[in-house]
Amino acid sequence: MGRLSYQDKDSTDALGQTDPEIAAIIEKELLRQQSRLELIASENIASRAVLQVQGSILTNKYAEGYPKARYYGGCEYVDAAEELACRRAMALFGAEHANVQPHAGAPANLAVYVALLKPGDSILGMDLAHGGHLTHGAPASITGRYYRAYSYGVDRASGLIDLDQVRSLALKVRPRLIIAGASAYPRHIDFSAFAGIAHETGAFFMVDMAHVAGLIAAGLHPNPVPLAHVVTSTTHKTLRGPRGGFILCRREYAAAIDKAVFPGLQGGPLMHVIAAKAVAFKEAQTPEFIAYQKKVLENAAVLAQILMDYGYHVVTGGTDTHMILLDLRSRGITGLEAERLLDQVGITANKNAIPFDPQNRRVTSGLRLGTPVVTSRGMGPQEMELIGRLIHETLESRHYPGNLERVKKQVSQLCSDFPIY
Ligand code: DSN
Repeated sequence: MGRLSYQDKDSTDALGQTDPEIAAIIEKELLRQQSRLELIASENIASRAVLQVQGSILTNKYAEGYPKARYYGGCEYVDAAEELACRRAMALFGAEHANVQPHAGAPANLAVYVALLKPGDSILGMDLAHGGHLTHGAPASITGRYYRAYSYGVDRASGLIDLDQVRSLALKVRPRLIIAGASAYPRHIDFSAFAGIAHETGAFFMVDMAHVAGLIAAGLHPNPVPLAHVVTSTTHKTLRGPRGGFILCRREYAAAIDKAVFPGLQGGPLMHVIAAKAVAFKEAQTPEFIAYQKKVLENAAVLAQILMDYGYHVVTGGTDTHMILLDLRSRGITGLEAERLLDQVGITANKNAIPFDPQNRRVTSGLRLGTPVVTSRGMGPQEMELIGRLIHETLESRHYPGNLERVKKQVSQLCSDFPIY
């Protein structure tokens, strides 16, 4: 076997020779990412540096345990990578402790439950149907089966989290853990009000900041770390790192969290991903990253406004974040139909339940849009106005079928004007 190379042309050739089928699939996926407009709010475009580390020889190393306390020898270099990732995460978010080993957001959340709760304890999280997350106690998730899960929702008129309901539910069910954080909620969450309710009712307070972590890192969104006992996140959404998770907590919970992640839930950590997380945390400290996040917010505000100008109902009347939730009921189209139509013109977005949705989860009445990817491509307010118009023309194509071909060409042009990789 020749020299093992992982970052030059040899590696491409190696894949092409070893597995042309997978090489071709990656090539097609690259083309898809390059040539389509990605508006899925939870996705982003990782830097070449992040990709390089994720594809590095660090994948070869077993390192069960934690830095300086591993179950294997030869861990001196991966120890350094993990320590760096933890230090950078703590500095970025102002946390007393970081665990960067969770493979993804779901195991990060589960680790918190394992650390702080006993099976059967009560948890109070946001209803999945109102924008919460599966792992905040939804019945289909193990978190809704091993724990007694209660959920709060949003106010029907405003679409905003009903804090009175959160408080009255918390006083009634006395949950051991209150969870704030969402997957489809476009507004700031009042972390301070949640912390007050948790304090009043004797509950632990956890925030899942996965969607807004990049905005928080840039100082453009309230930071829950000083207010919550534990904060979980992913690294690949607005934070724009590798696909993975991490947990931040107060020093007093560090040992319990670490024990819950390993050996509680996971075995060997993915050292190549942990090192890539360290790179992402470093990137997030730069002025370029802050400027990027400002544009993410500006773009989301412009896109929301243009869609409202076209007469769309934007849930909560706008956005404070990277995300927009459209209520399509007044347009006579379902979320599923909208997703399919947009797919035909090269725009990728996801159907999404709106609060009090009369449709089932496979159909829905809503569409979730996000600006992290298009902003990473370098697009600005002018392009958002164009994208808003293209979305509108696509959704109107039932009345004007000629729209689709025309929009498709414009999407394709926009993508070639703002290339990736
Ligand atoms: N799947 C993620 C999202 O799209 O929001 C949440 O886990």
